[in-house]
Amino acid sequence: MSFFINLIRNAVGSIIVALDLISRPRKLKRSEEAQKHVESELASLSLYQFYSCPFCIKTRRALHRLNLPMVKRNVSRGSQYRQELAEQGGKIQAPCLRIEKDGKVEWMYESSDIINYLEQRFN
Ligand SMILES: N[C@@H](CCC(=O)N[C@@H](CS)C(=O)NCC(=O)O)C(=O)O
Repeated sequence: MSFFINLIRNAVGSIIVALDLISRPRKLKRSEEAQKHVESELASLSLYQFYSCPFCIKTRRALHRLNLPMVKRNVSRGSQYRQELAEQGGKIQAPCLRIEKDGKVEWMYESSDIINYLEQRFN
């Protein structure tokens, strides 16, 4: 039974990935200098995610729109980042934004909170 649920979930996920690829929003354009500054700030951020999870796709679309080439960590079963997310973030739920600031690490769950945070910081 769970085999069929996974099959359907993966099929739906792949369709959403394809729809996302053909309907990408326009990228925010910054001056070269401003983009360099943004990219230097991205060094302290990473997105823990599943490739075909709708909430992760929604978050990746926002990254694309805001022109934020952020490091992404796959948290599928067997991935080294899955355990890191569970142990340090507190639970396996994606997307999750890892934010490093002043030597401290914050783990932000919930796609809407992540998008709001990125929009406020980088728009
Ligand atoms: N309300 C959350 C929902 C996130 C969510 O349900 N993510 C699922 C994947 S689509 C998840 O991480 N499930 C845990 C698992 O698959 O182990 C959000 O908007 O980020």
